[in-house]
Amino acid sequence: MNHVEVCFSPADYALYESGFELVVVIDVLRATSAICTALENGIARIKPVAQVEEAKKWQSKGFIAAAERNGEIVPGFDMGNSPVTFIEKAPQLQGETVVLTTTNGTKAIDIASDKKTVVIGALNNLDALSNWLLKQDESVLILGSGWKDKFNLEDTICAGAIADKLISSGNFIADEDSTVAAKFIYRSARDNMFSFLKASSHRRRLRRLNLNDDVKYCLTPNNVTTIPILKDGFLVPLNESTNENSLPIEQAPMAH
Ligand code: 3SL
Repeated sequence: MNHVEVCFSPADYALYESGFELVVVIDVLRATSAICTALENGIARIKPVAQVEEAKKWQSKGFIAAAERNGEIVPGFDMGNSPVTFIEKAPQLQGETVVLTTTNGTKAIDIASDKKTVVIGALNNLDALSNWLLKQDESVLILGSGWKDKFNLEDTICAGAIADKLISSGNFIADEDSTVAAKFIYRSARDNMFSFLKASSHRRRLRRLNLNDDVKYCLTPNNVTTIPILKDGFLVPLNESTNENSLPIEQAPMAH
């Protein structure tokens, strides 16, 4: 029987990762919501990088780069981590590669990147991703990005929703208390996620930064169907990940 387990934060990853080759990375507010949205809206690839310095190097080679720290755009970058901005800028970004670094989300992607399969989850692509996971004959580790290595509510709810669906299918089992807790938290929250998450510390942080539109967007389930997957260090839409015509890594971006 395949397992599904939930790891609450990158700090706990080493305790959970053994035996899993399929990892789902979640950062509902806002990195993974932004990544799903960018690829859904025609951006060809996202290059996730953990450090701002690395993003600067790509930027100096002419790539479009987006960088966020503590919820704000890092000075000197074209964009931050806002899914709403990715939608607004989509007409200019069609077919482009965007380099992205964020406080927690890209760090979580980075630590999982040696696994055979890394896919990106959010409330935005919840059903599409869960249905795809149900078709894989493989154990699944769901990694919440948390906030600076701490537990967070929104990633746990999303992880719990996925785990609940997989366990309910009868084809997955869970051993860890973190998975049971995520499932119960999701079940308490599911009928009114938006008001449940009023208590989330990061939601309050983003409200202070006037990012309410982003918060509303990120907490809307199933408004995209794209499942981003990591291929050769780039996040691409799952259905195009085997496309032989995909851009070579070295290809210079268009000037911007
Ligand atoms: O931590 C992250 O990766 C970000 O998503 C945080 S924020 O929502 O942009 O503040």
